Amino acid sequence: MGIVGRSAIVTKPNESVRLIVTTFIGVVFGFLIGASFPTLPLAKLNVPSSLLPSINLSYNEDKNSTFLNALSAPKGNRNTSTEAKKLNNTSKIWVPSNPRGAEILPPAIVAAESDFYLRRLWGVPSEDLTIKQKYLVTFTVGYDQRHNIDAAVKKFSENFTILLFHYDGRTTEWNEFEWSKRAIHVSALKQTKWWYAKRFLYPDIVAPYDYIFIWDEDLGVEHFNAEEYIKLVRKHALEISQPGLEPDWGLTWQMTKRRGDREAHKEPEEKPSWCADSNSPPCAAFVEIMAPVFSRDAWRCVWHLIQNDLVHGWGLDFALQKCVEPAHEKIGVIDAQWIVHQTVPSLGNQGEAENGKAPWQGVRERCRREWKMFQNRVANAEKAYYTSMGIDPLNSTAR
Ligand SMILES: *[C@@H]1O[C@H](CO)[C@@H](O)[C@H](O)[C@H]1NC(C)=O
Ligand SMILES: *[C@@H]1O[C@H](CO)[C@@H](O)[C@H](O)[C@H]1NC(C)=O
Ligand SMILES: *[C@@H]1O[C@H](CO)[C@@H](O)[C@H](O)[C@H]1NC(C)=O
Ligand SMILES: *[C@@H]1O[C@H](CO)[C@@H](O)[C@H](O)[C@H]1NC(C)=O
Ligand SMILES: *[C@@H]1O[C@H](CO)[C@@H](O)[C@H](O)[C@H]1NC(C)=O
Ligand SMILES: *[C@@H]1O[C@H](CO)[C@@H](O)[C@H](O)[C@H]1NC(C)=O
Ligand SMILES: CC(=O)N[C@H]1CO[C@H](CO)[C@@H](O)[C@@H]1O
Repeated sequence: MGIVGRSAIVTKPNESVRLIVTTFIGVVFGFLIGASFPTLPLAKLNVPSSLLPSINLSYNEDKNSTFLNALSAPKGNRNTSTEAKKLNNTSKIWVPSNPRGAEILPPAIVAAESDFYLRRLWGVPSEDLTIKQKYLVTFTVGYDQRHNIDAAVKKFSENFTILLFHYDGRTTEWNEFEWSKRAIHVSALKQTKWWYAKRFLYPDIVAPYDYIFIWDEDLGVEHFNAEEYIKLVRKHALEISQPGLEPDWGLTWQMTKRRGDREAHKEPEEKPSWCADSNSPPCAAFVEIMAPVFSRDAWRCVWHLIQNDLVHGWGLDFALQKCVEPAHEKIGVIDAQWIVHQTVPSLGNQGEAENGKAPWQGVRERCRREWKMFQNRVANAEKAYYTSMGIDPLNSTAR
């Protein structure tokens, strides 16, 4: 551009030549921009739609259309008294109850919530959805676990929105499964379940869902049915829950072990001696982070509890109780629909070898470090709060 501009000045071409040159450059530039984004069909779609209003505006200018009149209506001369009143200060919109940052919008246009419902590109929006799913299930997955996830997804009815977080960058391969086309796929390399949850499960985004399942990829679901599970969660009024864990597999806490003799439980069958009277984790008010299920309200709180930088979520299970009250009644385990924890190493061994340590060791160390950091942050936050309220933190009955 600089060179052309200079030569244009030097040769002083007449106006029409300059116009042609400029136009030509504009066209080439436009073509290059178009050519450099060949894989972005949406960008192409956006161009005409963003041009439309201006086209219509200039088109309408001559015709004195209703559109222009609508634009100028407040200044119009019909009904001057009310218009003037509107203009006089009240025309400045400020609605404190609007979401933060949107106070200058008229409340009726504020769309504060969203969802993961897939829509069509044609037709009318009100007819897009044949079903409004009331539940959301997310799995954090690698392609290697596809058969396990396929089996798991089949345990969730059409009333569930399926959201997959891909940590290995492989997404299109999943289209071999029929259900993949109605699933949402989010891909970011080597991130953890809680990293995705913090970023993509913002409470206002998942607001339409009564229950949100945030699950690992290595769960055996042979004895699990999601609709039945939800029924029991409602029946037992659980805000945070998980399916019972088959005891024969791996290490589990007493609290989350499946109990064969009941539908659900809120405290372990045998409490270890050191927590005989306790209503606190891990004796009660406790689920693990591998397969939690949150109610909408509980999730709104838990989302805020998740720290942006502590991606492994260690220690979160011990803090969940802060989000529901009374925790030992609203956190529990559903025994009648139960799962098996298969403990397949996945992200755990995708760290980097460092100082002669295996990749998984670095990951494990970070998990422990995060746990400690999280505990400290929670403790400091509570202390700061009670201090600011003039309460001695030491004799506050902090939960
Ligand atoms: C333009 O709009 C004004 C006000 O709405 C109306 O009085 C007038 O008749 C319109 N003129 C034309 C040409 O439509
Ligand atoms: C002005 O508009 C209001 C409603 O918007 C109406 O009630 C009122 O009668 C109108 N006044 C005149 C003078 O047109
Ligand atoms: C606003 O309206 C009041 C009366 O309602 C009037 O006294 C005042 O001058 C108006 N201010 C402006 C800027 O129009
Ligand atoms: C009305 O607007 C004027 C000028 O914009 C401003 O100085 C005045 O404080 C406003 N009055 C009220 C009641 O908002
Ligand atoms: C889906 O939800 C509807 C409405 O709650 C219910 O009638 C239907 O049975 C559910 N589908 C399945 C497969 O349970
Ligand atoms: C805090 O402890 C002091 C003495 O240790 C006691 O007098 C006070 O009532 C306690 N405050 C609360 C809120 O329990
Ligand atoms: C090109 C285009 O969108 N034209 C629209 C301009 O606005 C009128 C109504 O104001 C529509 O009927 C046209 O389709």
